[in-house]
Amino acid sequence: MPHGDYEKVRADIKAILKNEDYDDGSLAPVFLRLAWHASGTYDKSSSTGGSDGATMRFAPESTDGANAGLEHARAFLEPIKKANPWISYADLWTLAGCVGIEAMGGPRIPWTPGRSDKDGKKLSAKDVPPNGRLPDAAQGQDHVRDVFYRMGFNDREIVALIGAHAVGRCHPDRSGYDGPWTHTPTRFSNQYYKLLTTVNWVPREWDGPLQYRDDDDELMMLPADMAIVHDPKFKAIALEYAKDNDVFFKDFAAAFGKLIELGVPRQGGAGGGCPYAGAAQKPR
Ligand code: ZEM
Repeated sequence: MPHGDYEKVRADIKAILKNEDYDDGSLAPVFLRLAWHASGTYDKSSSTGGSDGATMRFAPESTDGANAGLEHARAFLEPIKKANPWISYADLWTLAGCVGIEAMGGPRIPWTPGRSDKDGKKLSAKDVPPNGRLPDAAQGQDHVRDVFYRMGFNDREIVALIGAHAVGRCHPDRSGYDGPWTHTPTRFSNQYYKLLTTVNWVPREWDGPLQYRDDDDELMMLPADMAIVHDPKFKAIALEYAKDNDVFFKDFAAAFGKLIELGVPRQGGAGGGCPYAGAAQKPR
């Protein structure tokens, strides 16, 4: 497997994150979403989907409505792929998510290289996950559990992962939803849980799909976000994260590290057999 300087790729990603012309001034949220959507197609029972292969370059995954807008994230990373052609897209996309989280003040995510890219000319239908595996924002806790249990996550991991909605925003031309979840959409923190569990969220009156607004109509929650406070078990975990940012960071780092490993073949188990893992895991 070709191997190069991952610290240089980290630095190259970091160097393009700040972008005054884009959204709230940072590409980090959309890179985080790219890493999540590349990975979140995983199906434990059939061992299909996941970040390995970088199959979002190809139909049908590239045309899944859930991935609308991620073509921008992929295009922003293209010059980095050109400058470091030895890295796979699958490694680059997952690493960009991790670098983005860290640059926004989030925890260091355990990331191990070694993903390979599928060859677009030799694809069979079973190489690319079918559309519809990513969560539907319009649905509630049963759907959220179905989707994340299919990937192999438990309730605690689900609540930790969705805390990524501390950053970024919804775009009417991508998902149909509108607005950010927090007033600090480029700071990674437990702010999402604080707002989710304290604000009086009410349905927004507008032409778009059902979403919830705060008193000032500046912030939003999706129906799937509201599921976290409607479900008593989820809510208890959200309250814990709202109170303790350190616990959230620790759980998020573990859950996100697991997410980006789903479906990645490893000698000797997840992350265990990679000869380069040490080099990539320098402590901060
Ligand atoms: Zn999201 N997410 N997500 N998410 N997400 C959006 C944006 C972002 C759901 C969802 O429907 C949506 C996780 C879980 C779930 C991010 C990270 C993670 C948007 C808006 C929607 C509709 C897209 C747009 O319009 O651009 C649902 C239903 C989820 C679970 C139930 C998990 C898990 C994530 C990472 C760990 C991020 C960072 C964004 C912001 C993207 C951006 O471009 O700003």
